[in-house]
Amino acid sequence: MSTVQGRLRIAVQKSGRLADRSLDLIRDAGLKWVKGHNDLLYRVENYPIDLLRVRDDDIPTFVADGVCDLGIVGENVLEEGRNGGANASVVMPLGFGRCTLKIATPPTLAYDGPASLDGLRIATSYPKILRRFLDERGVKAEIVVMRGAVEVAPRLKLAAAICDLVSTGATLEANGLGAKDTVLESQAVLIQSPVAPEPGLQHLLDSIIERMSGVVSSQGAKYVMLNAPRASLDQITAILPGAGSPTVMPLMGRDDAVAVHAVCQEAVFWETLEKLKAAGASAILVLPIEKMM
Ligand code: PRT
Ligand code: ZN
Repeated sequence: MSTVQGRLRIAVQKSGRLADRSLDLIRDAGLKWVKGHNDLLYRVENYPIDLLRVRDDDIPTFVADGVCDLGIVGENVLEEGRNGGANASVVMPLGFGRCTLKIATPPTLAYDGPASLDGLRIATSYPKILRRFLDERGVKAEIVVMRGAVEVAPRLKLAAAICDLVSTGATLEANGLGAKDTVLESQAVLIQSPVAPEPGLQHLLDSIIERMSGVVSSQGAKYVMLNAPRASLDQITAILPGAGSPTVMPLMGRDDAVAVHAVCQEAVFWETLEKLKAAGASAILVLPIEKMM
């Protein structure tokens, strides 16, 4: 049972790359709070829920131990924090905070796959993930743990290569390093505690998860409405990106044309509209979707 009587807790990063997007998601799921004196805890006003604002590294443990019922954290941090005990489970990927944990090397190191790292020193903040990657490939290398500025390790001769997170690649480039093998693809995920909440809070927990799922799946989704000649209906629905089965309706006084309404799960670009028009579609409207369930 959760440690907090009568309230759920959600752990979010206090400040950093995931902080704003995590709060946006929670707000979009319908939770409201005012920032009070307590910087560590935001009290949600319209539900018995508290937001615990902590360092991202602490989130997997808090959720695994049942101190928090849910948490939002990068897969990289979750994987690195795994231990033999009960772990938090991933509810769903959230589509932000994307990055890749990569091996990167200076041009002086001849790299031809992970075997090239045999007998070398590699600097990283992710020793467990890296060790597993190396073990799976039978590579024997020494791991130097650095908490930050991993990219300077080769220049300082602390290590021959590094294993670090990359998003744009600008940091590697600025330090004269080249990205090589991918160790882990990561994004922010919603995680859930193996410890059940008080029975009276289970329904609220399920509902918050379902709302967050609705927010995530509506991100980038669009509602498209258009008129189409019956003769090109198949061609037009095939152009609509990720539309599933669109709704097709008659148009008053027109036997040769129909109205098509579709939820498109993928981005709808100008190019798509141009293709639809070329296929005979008219009166094309693309609308944002706020909520989806
Ligand atoms: O204080 P706290 O411990 O909570 O935060 P933190 O400093 O540990 O983490 P923070 O806020 O930097 O990142 C939080 C999470 O964002 C990470 O755990 C990842 O899941 C995710 N994320 C996404 C990234 C990046 N992109 C990223 N680019 N985390 C770090 N970086 C760093 C990387 O380590 C390197 O130094 O950015 C640099 C590379 O960026 P590019 O764009 O130059 O390639
Ligand atoms: Zn951290």
